[in-house]
Amino acid sequence: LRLGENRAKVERMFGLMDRFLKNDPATLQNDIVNHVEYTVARSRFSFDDFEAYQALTHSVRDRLIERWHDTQICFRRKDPKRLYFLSLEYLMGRSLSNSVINLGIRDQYADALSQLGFDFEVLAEQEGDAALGNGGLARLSACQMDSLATLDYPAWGYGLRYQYGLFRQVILDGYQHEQPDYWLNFGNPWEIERIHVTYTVKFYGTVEEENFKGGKHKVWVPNETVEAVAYDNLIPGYGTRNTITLRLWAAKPSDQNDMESYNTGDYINAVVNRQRAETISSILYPDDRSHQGKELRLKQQYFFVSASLQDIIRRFKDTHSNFDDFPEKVALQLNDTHPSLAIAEVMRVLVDEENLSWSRAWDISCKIFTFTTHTVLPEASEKIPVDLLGSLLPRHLQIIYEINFRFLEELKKRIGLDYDRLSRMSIIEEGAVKSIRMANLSIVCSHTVNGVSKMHAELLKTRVFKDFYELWPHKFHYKTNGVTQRRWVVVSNPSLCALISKWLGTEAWIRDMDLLVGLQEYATNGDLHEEWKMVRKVNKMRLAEYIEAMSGVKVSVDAMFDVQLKRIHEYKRQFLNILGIIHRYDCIKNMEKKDRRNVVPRVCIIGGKAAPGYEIAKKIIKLCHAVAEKINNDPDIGDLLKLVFIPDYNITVAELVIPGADLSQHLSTAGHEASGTGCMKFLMNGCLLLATADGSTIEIIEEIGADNMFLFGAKVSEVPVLRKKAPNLKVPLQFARVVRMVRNGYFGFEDYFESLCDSVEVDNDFYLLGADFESYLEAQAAADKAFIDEEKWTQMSILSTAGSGRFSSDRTIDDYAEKTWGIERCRCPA
Ligand code: B1H
Repeated sequence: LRLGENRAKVERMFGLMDRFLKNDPATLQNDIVNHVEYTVARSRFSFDDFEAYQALTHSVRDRLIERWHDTQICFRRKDPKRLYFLSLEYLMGRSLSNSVINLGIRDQYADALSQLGFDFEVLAEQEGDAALGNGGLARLSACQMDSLATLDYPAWGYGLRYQYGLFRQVILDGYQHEQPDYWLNFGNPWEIERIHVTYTVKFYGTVEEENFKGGKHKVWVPNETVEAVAYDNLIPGYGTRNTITLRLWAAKPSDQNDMESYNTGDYINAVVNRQRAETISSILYPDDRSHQGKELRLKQQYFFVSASLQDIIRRFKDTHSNFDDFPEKVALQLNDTHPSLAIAEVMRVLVDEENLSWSRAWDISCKIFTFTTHTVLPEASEKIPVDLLGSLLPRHLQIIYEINFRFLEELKKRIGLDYDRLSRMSIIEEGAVKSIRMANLSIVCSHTVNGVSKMHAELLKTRVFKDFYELWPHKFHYKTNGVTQRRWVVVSNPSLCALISKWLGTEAWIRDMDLLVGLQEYATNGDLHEEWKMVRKVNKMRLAEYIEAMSGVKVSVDAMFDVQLKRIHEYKRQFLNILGIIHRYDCIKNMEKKDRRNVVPRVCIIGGKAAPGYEIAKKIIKLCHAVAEKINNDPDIGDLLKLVFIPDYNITVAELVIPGADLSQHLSTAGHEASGTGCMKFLMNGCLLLATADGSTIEIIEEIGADNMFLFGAKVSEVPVLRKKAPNLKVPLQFARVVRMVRNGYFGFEDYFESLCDSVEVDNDFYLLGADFESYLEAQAAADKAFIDEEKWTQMSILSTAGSGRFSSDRTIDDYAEKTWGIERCRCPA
C-alpha cells in the first residue's frame, strides 16, 4: 500500500513538472490571452497594443521566474562563493526583446503574436526605458549583469529603485529643458515586489557606550528609521538556464518613527513625515561626475548599502555561523566610490553587532572588498563633508576615523614622517571643509583596485593614486571595459547578427565574441561586401526615418552618417565637432559651384544630455541647434551637409542610431576618458571610428590597427606639455575663424555663446580644442576620402566588427571573476 502511495506521489510530481511552461505558439497564445484577461483585466475580445504588450510581458516574466527559481535552488544547493555587485546606477533600457532573445524564444513569440494579429516589434515599441543611471558607468553595470548571467556566475546586483530616472531631455527653441522621468507611471511588469524582504535602515542619533564583557561597547542609537523594500528584476543569461537577480531597494516609511507625534495628537503631520521617507529612493542625481556633498545623496548611499548588506549577511547566516568563512563565500564589488560606505558598515556590523574584535573584523573586510574606479581626475572623486557624515551616521564617522588612525600608524612605519605624503594619503582631508575621501577609504580596504582600461591603469599608477600604488603595487590592476553583444548586436541589429552568423557558419559568437575574427577571412569577399552594404543601408534608412520624425529634416542615405552620441561634456569636446561642422560649411560656401561635386555629403548627428546645472554643456546644445538651423535651411548646401540633434538620447535611441552610423566620433582630450564604451558598440556594428588615442580606443587601435580608423590629436603624454605651453601656442587660422563666426553672431545668440567661445581662447583652452583642430580636420578629410572608395570603406567596416571581440563584457567579467573576485561558474542544469 505504501509503495502505491509513493508511486502516486511520484506520478503527481512528474505531472506537476510537466506543468513547466511550453513555448509552442498555441501555449504562448493561450498564455498571452490569459494575461490579457486575468492580469491586465481587459476583455480578451478587445485590447490595444499597450495591453497586448503588458500581457506579453507577463507571459515572458512567467518564463523568467521559472528559470530564476531553478537558478536560485541550484545556487543554494551548491553554495558557491557569491559576487555582490554594488552600484548606485543601472541603465537597463528596455527588457522585452532582450529577455526573449536571451531565453531563445523570440521567434516563437513573434509567430504566436502574428497569429493573434499583433506584430512583436510594434508591441516592443510600447516599452519605456528603465533609466536608473547617467551614462557609461550605469550602462556598464547593465552590460556586466548580462554577462554575469550568461557566463553562469553566482552573482547578485544591488541598487536603488529610483521613482524618477534620468530626466527626459526636451528641446525648446534649441535649449535643453529637463522633465521628470516618472517611469513607473504605467507600472513596471518586469519587477517583482518582495513585500516580505524588508530591512530597517537607521539614520542620525547618537553613539552610546555600554559595558560589555568587562570592556566598553559602542551602541548606535538612531533617531530615524526607514524601511527598505526589495524589488527583484530578473536577468536571464543567453544560452543558459541561469537567471540572476538585480535587487533594487525602495524606501518606505517605518512604523518605528513618530510614535511621539501620534501620541501627542499631531496625526496629520505624523503621516506627512512618514511619507517623507520615500524621498530617499525617489530621484536619481543627474550629475555625471560631479559631487555636491548633498545630504539626500548620502542618505541614498547609506540606505542602499545598509539594506544590501543586511540581505547579504542574512543569506550568509542561513548556512554559516562563523564570520571567518565570510571571505570564502562573499565578494563585494564597489562600483566606483558611491557604495563605499559599505566598508564602514561591514565594520560596524561585525564589531558592534556580531561582537568580533576590530582586527578580526578588519581582516575579514580586507578580504571581501574590491573596488573599480571610473575616474581620471582627482578633483572628480567623491568627498563627503565630515559634519554631514557625523550627523547622519555618527557611528560610521567614528569607524572611519579609527580605520584612518590605524592606517596612518601603519603608513608611518612604512614611510616615516613624510607629512606631505601622509596628508595626501589620509582618508580625511583637512581644509576649509573637512571631508572623507571615499576613494582613499576604498583603496585602503580593498584587496584589488581596478581601472577600466590600460591607459586608465597607467594614469592611476602614475598620477591619480601614485602614493597608493607605491605603497601597494600588488593591489592595482585593470579590466578593460566591454559591452554585451547580446544587447548591442543581437537585439539592436538583427540583420547584421544574421549576416555574421551566416558567414561564420555559427551563432556561437553570441557567447564567444573572439570568434568574430573569423570574419577577417572574408574582408575582401565581394559577396559579403554586397550583403554587408545592404544591411547597413537598411539600418540607415530606418535611422533616416527616425531623424525626419524627430527633427523634420530629410536626409539622404547616400550621405555619410557621422554620429557623436554621449553625455555632453567639455572634455568630450562636442564643441570641437560643431566647430568642425562650421568649418565644413564655411568651405562649401566658399567653393566654386563646380567643386562642390567633390564634396562627400554628410549627415552630422549629435545627441546627449547635459547635466541640469552644467551651463557650458547646455550652451553647446543650443549652439548645435543654432548651427543646424543655418545649415539645414541654406539652399546652397542641400544634401551636402546636414546637422541634426537627436533629443532625449537614451539606451533605446542608441539601439536605433548605432547600427545606422557610418562614422562615429570619440573626441575626448587624451587622458580624460577613463575608458569609453560607446566606441565599442559602434565598432561591433561595423561603424568606423574617428577618435583620439584615449581610454579604450588605444586598445581598439591594437585590435584593428590604426589604418582601419581615423585617429587625430595630442597623445596622453603630450597633453600636459601642450597645457604648459598653452598661452604661447599657435592656434590655426581656421580655428580662430570658426570661433569668431560663433562669437560674432553668425549663428545668432552671440551674447549667449560668449562664455562658450571664451572657454577655447588660447590662454583658456584647457581641453585643447585649438591645439587639436588641424589634426582633427585632417582626420575628417581622411574619412571623406575613404568613404568615396566603397570597397575600402566596407572592408574597414568588416574589419572593425571582426576586431571587436575583445570588447565583449564577457571577457571583462571572466577576467574579474578569475583575478579579482575569485568566483566560479555555477550552471543550473537544463
Ligand atoms: C564614469 C562616472 C560617474 N566615470 C559619478 N565616472 C557619477 C561619476 O552620479 N555620479 O555621481 C556618475 C558617473 N562615470 C564613466 O565610466 C567614464 O567617464 C567612462 O570613461 C567609462 O567608460 C565609464 C564606465 O567605466
